[in-house]
This record gives sequence, structure tokens and C-alpha cells, in this order.
Amino acid sequence: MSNQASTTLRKQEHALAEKIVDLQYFRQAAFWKPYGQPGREKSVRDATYHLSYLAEAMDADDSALYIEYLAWVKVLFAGLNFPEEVLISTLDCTREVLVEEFPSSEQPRLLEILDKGIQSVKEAPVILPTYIEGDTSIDNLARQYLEALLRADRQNASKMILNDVQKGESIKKIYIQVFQRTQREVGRLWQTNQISVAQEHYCTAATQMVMSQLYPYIFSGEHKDRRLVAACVGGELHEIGARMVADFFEMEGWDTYFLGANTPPETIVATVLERKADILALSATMTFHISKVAEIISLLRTKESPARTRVLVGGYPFNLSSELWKKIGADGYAPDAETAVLEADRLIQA
Ligand code: B12
Repeated sequence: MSNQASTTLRKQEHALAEKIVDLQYFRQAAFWKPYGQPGREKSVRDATYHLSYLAEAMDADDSALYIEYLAWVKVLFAGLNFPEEVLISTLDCTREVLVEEFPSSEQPRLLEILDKGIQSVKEAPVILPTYIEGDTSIDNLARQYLEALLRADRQNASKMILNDVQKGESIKKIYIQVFQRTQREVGRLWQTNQISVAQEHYCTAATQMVMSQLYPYIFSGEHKDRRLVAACVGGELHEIGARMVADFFEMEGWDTYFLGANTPPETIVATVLERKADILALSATMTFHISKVAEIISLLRTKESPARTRVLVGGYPFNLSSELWKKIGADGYAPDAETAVLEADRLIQA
């Protein structure tokens, strides 16, 4: 998937980021002075992140990945009361440095994506709507569950869920309408600087605890002869999405083997072969992990027996870029856990 420009971007990410920040600090010396050396280090880190997203968008040949990322940075900066002009100025300096450092043959595509990003960020909204809207009983449950977690009352949060399940609420509905939505809302609140990192960690840990309390219901169904291995790629720490996917397969009677976060490629491939998995579900949330997903798929293809495992991918970048799964060699993609099971059934029957 990678091309010359994106390979160079990745290899020289840090050196390029240093040049970008040097230029920016030279242009806006008075603004940056109070931030000192720690501020400079953060600026270099941010410029490096921006370049890595640009490289992924180049590889995927989809500016949406870069545009969405910049819109995200804009909201994050607004929450920190950091002027929008800082981001625009970093991008303008990025443009100048890339024009200087890249051969003219590689510039058109690079600058096309960069310029689309610069244009879009000016228009992007700074206000993100809540994920928990509506007034149905499940909407209210999601709201009350999150409120309980935010006041550090995981005991009551857990009780609310267990009571609802005992009354007959569907676990799948609770997963998607309560856990998925509240996790996304927690992300929004963190991004807009309304809750701390500690609160985000607390909510996530509590939700994983409550999910475990539901396992007696999840593992009680009948089993069919279908095997799933689910994992997050190396470096990827967001594991709840993949766990939900595995649990939905389990609820449909699949034999599932969930490897969790940050799994090395060789381990994933070895597990798929050992367990003779029908489906490998690979999850990536951070856009800069897309190449890891592609790497695992090609490694698996070199090792496989004729009974070919179908690879299903999913997570944030795949939800943004509709053709991405095809470009990295996967057999299928699904936007959520429910659709994942349907897509797996379709792939197996195909
Ligand atoms: C919890 C959390 C964390 C936790 C994760 C802990 C854990 N044990 O999982 C920790 C603290 C580790 C973390 C770290 C980071 N995080 Co974080 N995190 C989140 C948060 C709040 C919730 C994630 C979650 O549980 N979502 C709920 C699940 C159910 O949703 P889902 O993952 O989308 O999964 C569904 C579908 O996508 C799909 N799916 C997922 N995988 C698969 C696989 C297959 C095969 C299929 C078919 C479908 C599928 O089905 C799932 C179920 O329906 C999100 C907010 C968000 N919007 O999700 C931010 C978020 C993802 N994080 C974010 C960031 C920036 C980071 C950090 C870079 C922060 C930092 N400065 O360090 C690091 C990066 C870590 C890394 N290298 O991976 C940003 C990403 C922004 C962006 N533009 O990329 C988000 C969006 C927060 C935000 N709004 O700003 N994070």
C-alpha cells in the first residue's frame, strides 16, 4: 500500500517535525517564548503525529483520514483554549518544509491531501454533539449509567445494567446502546477537556468490569462449529471494540478466542492456524496502525493452508474510509459488532 512519499514521510517524521517547529517558532517567536522547552517538545510531538496521519492518508489514498484527524485536533485544541491559528500555522509551515524537502515529482499528491486538510480544518466545527441523545428507556439508561460512572459510583452503574438484563433487556442492545455510546461520549468529554484522563480510565475499567458480570448470560447459548480469533494489532490499546465483536460472535454460538490489546503479528497468525479459525477479526482504532493490520493479513496469507481463514477488519479508521478494508487485503469489514457477525456468515457461505 505504501508509496515513496509516505515511506519518506515515516522515515523522516521526526527530522521533518523538528524543521516544521523551527520554522513556526521563528515566525511566532513572541507567542511561543512562554512555553519554553517543554512546549517545544510538545509541538514536535504534535507535528510528528500530523505527519503520521498524512502518511496513512497517502497510503490509503483517502484524504478523509487526514481531514477527520485535523477536525479532531481542532476540537482538542479548542478544549485547551489553544488558538486555532496555531494549528493552521503548523500546517502552513508543514507545507513549506515538505515543498523544500520532497522532490517535485512526489509533491502533487502530498500537497493535494495537505491542502484539502488545511482548507477543511478552517471550516470544521469546534462543537461536537453528544452521543447520548433521545428519550427512550435505553437512552435514559445510557445517560444514567454514564452519570453514575462520572460520580465514581460504579456499584450503582453495575446494578442498573444487571437489573435491566434481569428484566429482559437484550445484552446486545446494552452493549451497543449503552456501553459503546457511553465509551464514545467519554472520549468526547475527554477530547473537549470536560473530564480528566483519570475519569476516562475509571469509566473504561468499570465498563469492562460490568461486561464481565454479563458473561454468565453471554456464554450460555448453544454452540455451532465455527471458530473466531479476535485481536487488536500491535501497539493498539483500544480493546473494548474487539472484545464486543468477540462477545457478539459468542452470543451467536461461535467458539471465540479473544487476544485483547497490543498483540504481536506472529502470535495472531500462530493462533489463527492453531485454532483453525474460520474468521480472524482484527481491530485497529488509531489510524497509524492501519499498516499493522495490512502486515498481519499478508503474513497470514504466506503461512496458510488451503482452508483459508477469512479476515474481517474494523475500528475507527475503517469507519471513516469506506474502501480501506479492500486496499489492505481484508476479506470484509463491519462498522459494529452486530454487523460483524452477519458479514462473517456471508463470507463463510460465499
Ligand atoms: C477508552 C479509550 C482509551 C483507553 C483504551 C483502554 C482499553 N482497555 O480499551 C486508553 C486510555 C488506553 C486510550 C489511549 C489512547 N487514546 Co483513546 N479512547 C478511548 C475511548 C474513550 C473509548 C474506546 C472504546 O472503548 N470505544 C467503544 C467501542 C465499543 O467502540 P469501537 O472501538 O469503535 O468498536 C466498535 C466498532 O468500531 C467496531 N469494531 C471495532 N473493532 C472491530 C474489529 C472488527 C473485525 C470489526 C468487524 C468491527 C470492529 O465494532 C465495535 C463494537 O460495535 C475512545 C473514544 C471513542 N470514540 O471510541 C478514545 C479514542 C479512540 N482515543 C483517542 C486517543 C487520541 C488516544 C491516545 C492517542 C491518547 C494519548 N494521548 O495517549 C491513546 C492511544 C493509545 C494506543 N496506542 O492505542 C481518540 C482517537 C482520535 C483520533 N482522531 O484518532 C479517541 C476517539 C478519543 C477522542 N474522542 O478524542 N484510549
